Amino acid sequence: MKRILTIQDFSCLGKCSASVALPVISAMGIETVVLPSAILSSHTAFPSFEKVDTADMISRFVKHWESEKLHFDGIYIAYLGSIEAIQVANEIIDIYADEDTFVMIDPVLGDEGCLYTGFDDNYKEEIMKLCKRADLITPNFTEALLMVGEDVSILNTLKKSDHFEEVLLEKMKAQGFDRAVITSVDRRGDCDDEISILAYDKKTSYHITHEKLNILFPGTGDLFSSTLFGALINGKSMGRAMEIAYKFILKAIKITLEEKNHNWYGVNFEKAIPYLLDLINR
Ligand code: PXL
Repeated sequence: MKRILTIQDFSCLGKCSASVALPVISAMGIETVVLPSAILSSHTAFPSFEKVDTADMISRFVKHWESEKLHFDGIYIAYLGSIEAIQVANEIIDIYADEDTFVMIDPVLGDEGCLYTGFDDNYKEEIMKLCKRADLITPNFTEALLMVGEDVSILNTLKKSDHFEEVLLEKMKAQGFDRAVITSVDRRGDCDDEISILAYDKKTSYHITHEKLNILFPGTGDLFSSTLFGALINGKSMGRAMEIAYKFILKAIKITLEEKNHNWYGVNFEKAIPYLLDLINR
């Protein structure tokens, strides 16, 4: 059985991060070991929240694991939340990433043209350095623009006819990111009903355009990355893994919208898990 390690926060309330990664990756038949990079009372989209840093705790846990001879088929790093946690993530890569370990990093810096609460340029720079150690990174559109130093206001003006993909992908490569999947590329300048995922590796570039549901839920980026990672660990090709991930997220959002009193803070992905398994086994 494949075993992976994921480092990301545990937000007790709000369906994101480890609350999404653990059930989704486990459901895909992969042993999922979680190291919480921080523990929060809720994700940071709530008006207020409590946060406990765990960098010291993780260092102690990893020290304990020294006696266990662990091998991980993959390492998936997402929200870290502090400079200390970034340092810990670097140490985990030093210890556990060997040539058979697929390292995927979701930079989790922001969305909708803004950095998430608590992050600044210094945090972004450190995340970018960490990302250079990954085999694959999965920024959303805002994060990709921030990482290449582009003006994020392009988010609101981009038109269907604007051919900016090549420029963005070249800028990402020039920054030293060899393989990336960029989600939520939204041409809201004139296009309300579709959204794209752009990706590239050393040989190929990918462009998937799919239906856009005009509603935002926290945690859907985590859902995408977790699914993509699980599918890649299960040996799916990049194109197929991207397809499985976006179809699962769309299904989860649609199921959520069918429930009259659904939460604003996350999608009902739990009810879409049977559909995910269908996609994976097809
Ligand atoms: O979904 C990304 C994410 C992860 N973790 C925490 C967050 C967010 C986004 O707001 O606040 C704690």
